Amino acid sequence: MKFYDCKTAPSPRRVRIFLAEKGIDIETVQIDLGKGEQFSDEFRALNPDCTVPVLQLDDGSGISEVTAICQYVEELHPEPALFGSSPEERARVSMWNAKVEQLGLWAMMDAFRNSAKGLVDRALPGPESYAQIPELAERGRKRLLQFFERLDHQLAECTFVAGDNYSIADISAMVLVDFAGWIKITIPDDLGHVARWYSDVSTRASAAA
Ligand SMILES: N[C@@H](CCC(=O)N[C@@H](CS)C(=O)NCC(=O)O)C(=O)O
Repeated sequence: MKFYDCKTAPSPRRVRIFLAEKGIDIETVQIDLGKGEQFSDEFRALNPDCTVPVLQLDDGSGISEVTAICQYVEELHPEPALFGSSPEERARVSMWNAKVEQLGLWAMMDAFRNSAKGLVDRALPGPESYAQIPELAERGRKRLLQFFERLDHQLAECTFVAGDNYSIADISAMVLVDFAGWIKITIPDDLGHVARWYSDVSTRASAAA
């Protein structure tokens, strides 16, 4: 297997942290997004959507999408379980990971990609060009702050995002908080539960990945 990474990008970092939690080392290829290496013919053959991360299997085919890659790795290396250990826990982890993606990471992506000076006409990742829409950047910032509040309510009840155990949902949410720093959004002072949780998860050794 080969892991196609970009060491500065948030999406592949979610996989790097996941692999670090599992203690797995995979041969890694860096794709320089700034130089447009995601659009090369070779990379397109692996992932026509031109995004990282991608896991290349031994038959040469590619698996893209963070959660799909992590689910595959979990099947091969079940311990420590990062997608839950019982039917109920697995459902809660999937539910929260989806919420972090859809309510948090997509909002953050809108906020960042529709405002970054270096991403004019790159408002969405992928092979097509899309112009920036400033209103989407504004809406993204608002939605992100709303999601942090939602997370604070959840973390008032639970140690980790999806319950009592650390999971992929924590990885996704921690990467979201760090990504939010790119547009100078930090955890609001009144969200003490998010701050407590972030201090726990960001000091795990895997967070350096
Ligand atoms: N839904 C995808 C998102 C992947 C994604 O957006 N990756 C970004 C880096 S964080 C990318 O490859 N961007 C390429 C570009 O901007 O051209 C996943 O879960 O893997």
